[in-house]
Amino acid sequence: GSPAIVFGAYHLKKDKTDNFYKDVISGLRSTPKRLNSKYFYDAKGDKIFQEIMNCQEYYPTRCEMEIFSEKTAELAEAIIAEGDGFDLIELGAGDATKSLYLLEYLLKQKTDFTYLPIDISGNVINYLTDNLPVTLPGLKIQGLNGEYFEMLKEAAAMSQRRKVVMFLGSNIGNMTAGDAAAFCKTLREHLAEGDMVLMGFDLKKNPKTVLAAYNDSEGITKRFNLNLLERINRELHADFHLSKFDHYATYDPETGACKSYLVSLEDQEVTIGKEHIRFRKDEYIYMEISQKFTVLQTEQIADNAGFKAINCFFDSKKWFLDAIWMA
Ligand code: AVI
Repeated sequence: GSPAIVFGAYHLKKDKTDNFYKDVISGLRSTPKRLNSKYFYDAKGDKIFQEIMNCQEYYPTRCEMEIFSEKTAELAEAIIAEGDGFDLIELGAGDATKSLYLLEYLLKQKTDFTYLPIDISGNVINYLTDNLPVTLPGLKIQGLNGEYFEMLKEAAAMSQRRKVVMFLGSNIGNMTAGDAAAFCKTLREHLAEGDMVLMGFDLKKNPKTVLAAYNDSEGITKRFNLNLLERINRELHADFHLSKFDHYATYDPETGACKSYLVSLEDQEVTIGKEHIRFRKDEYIYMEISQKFTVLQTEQIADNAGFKAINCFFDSKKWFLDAIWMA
């Protein structure tokens, strides 16, 4: 069913608005033009992403949900190490729907752990710290609102216990290969020997299945992409006409790269604050990559970053992988 959670509007601090402005201008001044999909997630973007996760064609959420609901015990056993207490950290926790299965199971087993969700959205953290202890009585939870690695440092300063870090949903696929490698290296540097990572990867599969997930028939993904232009209009005083852009998605089965673009339907000029950006007809903005992986590639990513890939959990179709890595 559809998660009933709607996150309230959140307000960017001044310095964050500056970064947003700089990133947007430099991206649109580049050739080819690009925008960073990390900016998709304002309050409205969060809601549209919820719609995507519930739509027919978007399979990754359902696949990973199946892993967490059907293989809860196996997952839990893989991350529990003889009797020691640990910190279960989740990067980009969102509404934690998948993790709930694991948290509930760990509580039932009387496992000694603290759940530390990390999210850039204060509303997400408030929601989780208000509601999870009600849903799961006895849960020890410490929410951390901020950037992933800054908050990881804070978590490490708070306790010396073993750490298990979850990064689900194939969020790593929204980074370029280089950024993903660097991200995993930095993650490894923030962990100690014996710590673990539980990482979600969307796997290569029939190209039509992948493409359909990013080109849904209801046009939800199109709205998701156009919402970033709307956000730029609102927050950076721009005048994008959304009807003058169309959404285009591609999937290359060789590289596993699924990419989203917005295509200008006419010659036009857009004003953003004091800047003027020209678009030629058919010129595109590269919006997002959603990389698909082979199991071997995920093992190579682990290896390069200094992790040992120790366990694989698949859904019944083998469309999605939750991998367990040991630092
Ligand atoms: C959050 N991320 C893993 C999603 C994905 O599948 O790349 C974002 C998304 N973009 C379009 N649809 C969903």
